[in-house]
Amino acid sequence: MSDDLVLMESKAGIGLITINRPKTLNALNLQTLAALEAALTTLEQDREVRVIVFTGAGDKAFVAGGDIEDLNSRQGLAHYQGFAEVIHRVFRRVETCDKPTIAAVNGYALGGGAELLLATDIRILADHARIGLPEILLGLFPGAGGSQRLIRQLPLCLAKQLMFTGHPIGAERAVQLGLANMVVPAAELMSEVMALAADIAAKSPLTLKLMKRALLHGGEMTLANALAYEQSMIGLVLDTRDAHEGCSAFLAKRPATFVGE
Ligand code: CO8
Repeated sequence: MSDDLVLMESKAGIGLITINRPKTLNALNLQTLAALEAALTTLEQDREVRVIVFTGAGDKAFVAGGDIEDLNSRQGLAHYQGFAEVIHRVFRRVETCDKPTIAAVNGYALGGGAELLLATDIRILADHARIGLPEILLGLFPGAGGSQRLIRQLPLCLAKQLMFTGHPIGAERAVQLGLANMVVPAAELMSEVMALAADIAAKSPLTLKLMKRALLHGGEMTLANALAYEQSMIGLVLDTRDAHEGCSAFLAKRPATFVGE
């Protein structure tokens, strides 16, 4: 296994980012966050890549959180802020990425790992995955965007229970609550994720980009403003080559080929 903190590859329109610190269950220290951000930038800029998948090395953990040793070594507010600033920036970049993102959760997604998951579009869980926000057990609270994203993705009382107790939940329960899309047998995780990614990668990347922006920004607006915003975005989409290709292909009873223009 490579010593790189983050592994990156791309094939057939799908970019794969693997957080690679299996000895610490893929915990995120500052260097790993920097490598994660660099990999994300590369895949965002690669026009061939249409979907980005995140996973963790090994079969035990997606990401077991922020690196507790790194956090504990920091003295003073400025040092904590240094870490907080970077992890917030990286997770926000994941959340605002113009390309669809999928978390392939191959085990523990705890603390910062759950917070990374909360920033992705779609989450597929191996059956042994466990999701939790155990920060309270360390005398912390979820501070990498997790407290704010969780209360926007779960009913408030459920989000509070997870954060107040720090107890993780299993994969089936996470899907039942709506925190993830589906559970698959661990051995099939990557093939299921890649099949889903390939399905999305065949769609128009430009339409997906504009749809993602409509969902991201519209979700933070009043309904009246969000509807007006959606209307302008669909106006843009209707003018694209891909929209004409999709409609023409339907009428000609042939498969559409989308190019992102
Ligand atoms: N950080 C550093 N090292 C870790 C972490 C972590 N988050 N998680 C596991 N490790 C290390 C262990 O110390 C151990 O190292 P070693 O082999 O040298 O002893 C190795 O990984 C394997 O772990 P375990 O032996 O503990 O494996 P188990 O199977 O017994 O347990 C668990 C697995 C349940 C996942 C357990 O390791 C655990 O509870 N880990 C910690 C989970 C946790 O608390 N995560 C939250 C961390 S805090 C956080 O995420 C905040 C981030 C944002 C902060 C922003 C503010 C600035």
